[in-house]
Amino acid sequence: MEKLLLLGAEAIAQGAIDGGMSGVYAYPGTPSTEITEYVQKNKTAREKNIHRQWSANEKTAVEAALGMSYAGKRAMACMKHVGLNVAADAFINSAITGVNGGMIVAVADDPSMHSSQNEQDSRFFGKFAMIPFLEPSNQQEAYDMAYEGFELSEKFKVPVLIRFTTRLSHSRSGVQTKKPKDQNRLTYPEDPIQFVLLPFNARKRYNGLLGIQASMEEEAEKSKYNIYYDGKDKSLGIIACGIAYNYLMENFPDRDCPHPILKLGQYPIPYSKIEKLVNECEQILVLEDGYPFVEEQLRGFLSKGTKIKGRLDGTIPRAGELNPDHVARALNKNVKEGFAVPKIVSNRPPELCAGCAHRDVYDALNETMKEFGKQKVFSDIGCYTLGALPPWNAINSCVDMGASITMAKGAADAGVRPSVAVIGDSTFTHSGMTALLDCVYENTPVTVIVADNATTAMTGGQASHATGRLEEICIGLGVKPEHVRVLTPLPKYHNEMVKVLREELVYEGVSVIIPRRECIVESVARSKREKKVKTEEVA
Ligand SMILES: Cc1ncc(C[n+]2csc(CCOP(=O)(O)OP(=O)(O)O)c2C)c(N)n1
Ligand code: SF4
Repeated sequence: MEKLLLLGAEAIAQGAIDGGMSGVYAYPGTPSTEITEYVQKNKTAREKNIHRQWSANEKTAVEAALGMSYAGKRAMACMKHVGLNVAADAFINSAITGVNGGMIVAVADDPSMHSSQNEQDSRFFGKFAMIPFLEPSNQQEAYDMAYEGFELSEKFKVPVLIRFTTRLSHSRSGVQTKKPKDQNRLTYPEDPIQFVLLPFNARKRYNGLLGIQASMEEEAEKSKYNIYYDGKDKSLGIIACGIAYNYLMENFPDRDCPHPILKLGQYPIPYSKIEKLVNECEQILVLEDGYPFVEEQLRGFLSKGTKIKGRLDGTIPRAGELNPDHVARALNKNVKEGFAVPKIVSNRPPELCAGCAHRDVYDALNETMKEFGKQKVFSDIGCYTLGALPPWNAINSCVDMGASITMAKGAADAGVRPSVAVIGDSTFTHSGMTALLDCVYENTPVTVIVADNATTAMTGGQASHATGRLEEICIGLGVKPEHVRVLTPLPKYHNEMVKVLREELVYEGVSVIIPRRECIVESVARSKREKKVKTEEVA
C-alpha cells in the first residue's frame, strides 16, 4: 500500500487494477482516455497480464467487458459520455443479463464541452439502466469506488457505473492505495441461459432487476459515500453531488459550513436521507456538476412545497461546469477576483498543426469544390474537424462519430451532387464502416475521403485499428478496387490530388479516397520512442 499522486482518471485505473480487474476495454475520448493509458503503462497490469488494448468503439468495449464478466472475471469498460450513447444498447441490456464477474463502466462527462459535442449527464443512463452508480467527489473516492465497484457489481449481479467529470479526471491529488486483490478464477454463470435475452428469459431477468431496486436503494442509504452532515442554520440545506461537494468545501476551508449538507456519491438516490434534509430545512440548494439530475427529482413530490434552488431556478447557471465561485454566489458569499488572464495564455482558436496532412487535403478539396459549389461536404470528429474554421471553411457538418458518411448518403439520396464525406481513419473503424456498407448496398454516389494519419490524433495519438489495412477493409466492404484511391497529401502533389478528387466526385457510385500521411505530432513522438529504445538497447 502506498500513497500515489494521481489524476482522477488514473485513480480509477489504479483502483481497478488493485480491485482485481482482469481487463480494461475502452475507446479513447477526452476526459476518459487516461484511464486506459495508465493501465497500458502500468507494470503490475503487465505482470498480471491484464487486458489493456484499445477497442474499435465503445459498444465493442462494453460487450467485451461483458464477455469477460460472463467468464467470471472482473472487467472495466471506459469511455467519454457520448461514447455511452454508442454503447447504450450493450450497456442497458447488460443490466438485464446481469453479470457474473464484477463489471464497471467508467464514464467521463464533460460539462462545458471542453472537448465534446454536448454536456449530457451519464447519471441519467445509470437511472435508465436501473443499476447502482457512483460519483466520486475527489481522487481518493475515485480510487475507492473503482476498487470496491467490482464487489458492488458482484453483490447485485449487475454492472456498476462510475460517473465523473472533467476537472476530477484531469486534476491530481494524493491517493492512498489498498491491498491488491487477486483476479477472479474463470467460472461460468450458474444459469446457462442467463445471458440469452430471448423474450421469455428477458422478462424474467427484467423482473429480477426490478426486484432488486429496493435493495440497491437501501445500499445507497447506508453508503459511506452518502453522508449527512448536520448544521445549525436550517434556513438552507445543501445537497452536493460528486465533485460539487469539493467545490462547496472550498468555500469553507475550516469545514465550518453552517448549513446541513447531504453529500451524495452513490445512487439510486437515497430518498430517506433527502427526506430528512427536506423536512429539516426551509430551502434546499442542489449542487451538481452536470444536469439538474437530483434537482429535477426533488422538485416532484419529495420537495413537499420546499423551495428548491439550483440550476432550474437560475441560482446556478443552467449550462456549463459547476465551480467554487458558482457555489459562493449561491450562498451569497464574496467571490474573490482572481488575476486577469495574461494575453499569452488567453483563449486562442484551435488550428491544425503546421505541416499537418489535413491542411493539404482541404487545400485540394477546396480547389476541386470550386467547380461544384458549396455546402456539400459532411465531416466527422477528429483533428480534421478544424477544417470548419478559416482559412478553409471546408466542411458543413460534425455530429457524431461516423455520421459524415451516412449524412453524405442521405444528402446524395436527396439529390446533392457531389456528396462528400471527410472522416479520419480511427473514426472510420469506430463507426464509419457500417455507414460505408449502406452506401455500397445501394451504390449511392458518395465520395468518402478517409484522412489516414495512422493514429487517433485528436485524443493524443492512440493506435488506430485501420492502420495498414484501410484499402483492404474498403474493398472487403464492397467498394470497387478502382475507386479506392490512395494519395499523398503534400503540397507538391496538390495538382494530382485535385485531379483524382475531380475524377471521383463526378463518379456516380461509391468511391473512397485515402490521403495517407502520418500525423506530424505522432511522427515526432514515435521517433523519440524509437530513439529511446535504441539507446536502451545499446546501454
Ligand atoms: C462516441 C465518441 N467517442 C470518442 C470521441 C472522442 N474522439 C473525438 S475524435 C476521435 C478520433 C479521432 O481520430 P481520427 O478519426 O483518426 O482523426 P484524427 O484526429 O487522427 O485526425 C475521438 C476518439 C467522440 N467524440 N465520440
Ligand atoms: S495532431 Fe496531427 S492530425 Fe492533429 S492537427 Fe496536429 S498534425 Fe494534424
